[in-house]
Amino acid sequence: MPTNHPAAELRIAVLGVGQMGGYHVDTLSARTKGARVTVVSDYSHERATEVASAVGARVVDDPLEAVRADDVDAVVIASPGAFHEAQVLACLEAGKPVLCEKPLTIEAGTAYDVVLTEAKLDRPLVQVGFMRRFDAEYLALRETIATGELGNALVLHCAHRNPAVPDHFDSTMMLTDSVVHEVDSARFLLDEEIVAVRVLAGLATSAAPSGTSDPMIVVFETESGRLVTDEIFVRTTHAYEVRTELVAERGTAMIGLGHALQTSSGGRWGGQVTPDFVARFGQAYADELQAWVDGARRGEVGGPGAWDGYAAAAVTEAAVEALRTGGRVEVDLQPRP
Ligand code: ISE
Repeated sequence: MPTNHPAAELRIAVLGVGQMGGYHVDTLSARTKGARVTVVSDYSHERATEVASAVGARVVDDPLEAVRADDVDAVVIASPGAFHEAQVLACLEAGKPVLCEKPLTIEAGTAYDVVLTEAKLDRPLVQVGFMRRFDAEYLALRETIATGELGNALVLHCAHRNPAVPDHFDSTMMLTDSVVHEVDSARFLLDEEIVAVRVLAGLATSAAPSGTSDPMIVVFETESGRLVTDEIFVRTTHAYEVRTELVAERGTAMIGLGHALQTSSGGRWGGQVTPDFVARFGQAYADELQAWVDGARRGEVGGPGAWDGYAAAAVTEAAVEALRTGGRVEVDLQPRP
């Protein structure tokens, strides 16, 4: 069980060390206070060995054995989504705090099972990897909405653009693995649930495989009647752009323009758009991991929890149905324990 003594380091197992998991191992080892990676697990023993040896951790091939290990106090799950349910439930069984990369599980029903299982424990243990909640621009936009300085929020316009994804990344994955971020961002910014979804599939880019609708426009309705639009476009071929515009009664606000550095020369001006999600959200990932470690050492969850993971799964499940039917689909949200 993790100690609540601030002096002790949190010993962490990382399950799945592809791009995201490998990045988390590096962040936990090099930029996170009060934490140490002691165990690495991956379906590729060679990859696990490469990552573990760089940080002085050991390799445990079986992820569930890694969860139960005596030199593990807490777990980061960055394995493929299909493995999340078993691995999260193993963490709950072991009583160990877990940071699970989105999605919490790949179906709303199993995500709700996690919510109900955790509710039987004496404290929450699950945090879900919605890192935008730790991004300075999202926090500033949320504050702007909460203070009402621009009047009541009416609409959010989101754009979520990736430069490239593998061919298997089809329309459904665009909703469950990418749009899921806007689902949580909208819930976080507006502090309310999403109750219905529409999905519009228009002219696809020539870069998309046959049968994949890329880009798509998703429209969410919230409990209070606000509208959230989300342009999801994952084959832009050139940049990673994640933007949100707030339209309120007395003004608008925009985040994600990435004007970190602008140059001007030869009569031209310009800036650089971030190339990928690690570059755009690097500080948010670091702050997310630090908040998770600090929370785990206090016996608390330092960010979005199991309910947030379930609510996002329920909304994306409705979005997949809306894509299939072409109509408006209401979100079937179970009661919160
Ligand atoms: C990826 O899994 C992420 O989490 C990125 O933030 C998102 O932009 C990308 O579309 C997802 O596939």
